[in-house]
Parts: sequence; C-alpha cells; structure tokens
Amino acid sequence: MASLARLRSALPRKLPPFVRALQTAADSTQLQEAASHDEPFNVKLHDDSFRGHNTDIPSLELEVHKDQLINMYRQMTTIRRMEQAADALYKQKFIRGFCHLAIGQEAVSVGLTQALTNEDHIITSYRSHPFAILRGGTVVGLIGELLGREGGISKGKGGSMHVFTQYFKGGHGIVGAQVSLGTGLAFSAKYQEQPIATFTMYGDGASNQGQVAESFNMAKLWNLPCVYLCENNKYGMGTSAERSSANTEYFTRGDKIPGIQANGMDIIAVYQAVKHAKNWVLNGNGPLILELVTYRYGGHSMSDPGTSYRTREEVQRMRSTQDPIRGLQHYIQEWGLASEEDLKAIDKESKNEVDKAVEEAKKLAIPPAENLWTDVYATGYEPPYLRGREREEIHRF
Ligand SMILES: Cc1ncc(C[n+]2csc(CCOP(=O)(O)OP(=O)(O)O)c2C)c(N)n1
Ligand SMILES: [Mg+2]
Repeated sequence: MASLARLRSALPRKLPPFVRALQTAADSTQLQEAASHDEPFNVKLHDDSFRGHNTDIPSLELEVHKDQLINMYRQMTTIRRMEQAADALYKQKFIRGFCHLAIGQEAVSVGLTQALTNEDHIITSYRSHPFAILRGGTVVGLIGELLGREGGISKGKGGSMHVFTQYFKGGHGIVGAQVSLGTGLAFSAKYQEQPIATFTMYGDGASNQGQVAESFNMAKLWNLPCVYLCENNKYGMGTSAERSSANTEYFTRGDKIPGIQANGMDIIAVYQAVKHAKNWVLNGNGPLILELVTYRYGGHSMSDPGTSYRTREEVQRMRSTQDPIRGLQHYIQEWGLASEEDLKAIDKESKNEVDKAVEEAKKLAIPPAENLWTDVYATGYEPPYLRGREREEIHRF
C-alpha cells in the first residue's frame, strides 16, 4: 500500500512563482523620523509584512510610542519567564497533567492584547497561559492553578488548559472547540448591538476540524464581528503544517471570508494587523481570517521533546534569527529609546516578579477533597446527587 508520505510527495507543493513570501523577521520595521521619547513617532513595516486574500492589507505605516514599546517588552519578558518557570516546575514534578507553553509566540499574545480593549473578547485553545495574565489574572494565580492550588485562577480545578478571567474566555482543551464558542460570542455581541470584536484563536492543526468550517459558514451567513485568528506556529502536535493541511495558506481558507496573513514574530506588525482586523469587523464587514505566522520553540506539550518531527537546527535558527523579544529589543536600542542596561534591568525585574510569584504560589493551600463536588453545576441547577469514581461514592446536593 502506498504510504501517505509517498502520496504527498506526488503532489505539487510549490507556490506559484509570482507569490511573494511573507516576511517573518522580528526586526525588519524601519524608523521613519527621529524617535521621540515623549510623543508618538512614525515607523514603517517591511513591505512583505502582510498578504491579503480578497481584501486590502493593513497600512504599513503606523505611529508607535516609546512607553508602549517598553511596555510590550516588559510583558513579553514576563510571559517568557513565567512559561520558563512552568517548564521547570513541571520537570521537578510540581506540576502534573497537561502543560502547553507558548515560548517563541509572545508577539502574538502581547501584540493582540495591546491592540484591543478588555471589552473585546479573546478565546483560545490550551496554549492559554499568557492571556490569563495579560487579561486581568496574576502570575501567582496562574502558577497556583498549574500547581492545582485552591488560590489558583480556576480554584485549582482547571489546570494548564482551563484558565479564565473576567476578560479572557479561556483556555479550551478540545482542538477547535473554542472556534464554535467564539462564534457564539460574536453572535451575542451582534445580537446585543455591542461594539465588541471577538478574536477567536485556533492553530494550524485545528484549522482542519469540521467545526471550524461550520463556524466560518455561520459567521459569514450572519456577518458576525468575528476575527478568526489562526496562530500558525507551523506544527500541530507532532506534525508539520505541510503534512496535515492540503492548503497551508490558512488566511485563504474562509471561502467568502477574506483573509490577511501577517508576520507574527514582529510585534509591531501583529499590533497593526490586529487594529486593522478589529476595525474591519466593527465596521460591519462581517468576519475576517487573520493568520499570524509564528513559531513555538518547545515541544507541543511537556511530554514532547519537539525534535522528532523537526530538526534541532531549525529550532536553533528560529531562536537566533527571528526571536520576537530580541526583535523588539533591537528596535528599542536602535531607535535610542532605552539602553541595553535598561532592558537588562527590565529582564531582571520580570525574573524577580516571576520567582516571587512561584514561591507565593507554592504556599497556596491544596484544595480540600470536598471541593471535588463544587462548581460542577451552576448554583440552583444541581441534580439531587452526583456519583463519584465508585458507585458507592455519592454526593448529595
Ligand atoms: C478534538 C481533539 N483532537 C485531538 C486532540 C489532541 N491534540 C491536542 S493539540 C493537537 C494539535 C493541535 O495543533 P494546532 O492547532 O496547530 O495548535 P498548537 O498546539 O500548535 O498551538 C492535537 C491533535 C484534542 N485535544 N482534541
Ligand atoms: Mg500549530
């Protein structure tokens, strides 16, 4: 029987020659005027930062502000430190169960949240830690959750994949399921005539799930204010995008929904693309697909070393040439906004903040066993009793 790999190799995979490749360097934005320390100033993104499908691309020129860039730097370093701390805690066996880290993808979470207000909805998959702390949670609450503590962000019951805040709709473990939920959030905003954009995130792997296509159809049918944000980190669990997707141009997969592909490693490009996408959906244009091309440095989850389906050299090359944090550092120093020492001081503050949070989280109480029976049903809707692992183990509400 012909192996799938042989079948695939028989198919033409090359892009037509006239298609220009997307730029994915993290440091290709150019200063357009002297950078001010107090006022906004103009910068221009690389010409190939965006590609459009049945729609115009966002403007390549935009205003940025020193404080905003420094804040982005601080948030990205804190998130990376937090994910590194989670990595260490998992390896020391303090964290059990699933744990998916977003190291390498920081420009996506920080760029996205910086371009939105807290009223706009964000919903994503299990790679959710950054959003919890960028949207109202704390590092102690997040780490506490990973450790299964009562003071964790989901009372220690959700773990890594199921974190929520007042401004973050989670944290979902079933691949693609959050796409339908996000479509519902957008429907609700439209139905209630609220000026809210919904950013429904999913991965390159999830893009092949049936409910993604079903959601696209409904969203276009009803012109919902939904941005389908495909975080293309080039791999699913252990499979490259090329091995699993017949069409890896995820921004073109919406049928009647237009799409934009953007450099997901340059935080300034992410910021600009998200602003554009938000305006697009709020102006009544219906849904939009926004594909952010990024890269994850670690394995899919903690049980995956991440090197059986890609080479160490590839990971090393991405880390050393396209790192989103080093890219932003380059802008900040090159444009004279802060010195290397200033940025090192921020790194140190982020590290101290995370180290302190880890120690605090370790001191949080382990939930009592009775908590297993709470938060299962909404108050007032409980059935008379709930069965546990054993038939005899019955809890009566
Ligand atoms: C319905 C379903 N099928 C399979 C899985 C197992 N699974 C978890 S993540 C994943 C790959 C998803 O890859 P992608 O959407 O690219 O997201 P990434 O992990 O790269 O962020 C798979 C197959 C699952 N959780 N749910
Ligand atoms: Mg992926």
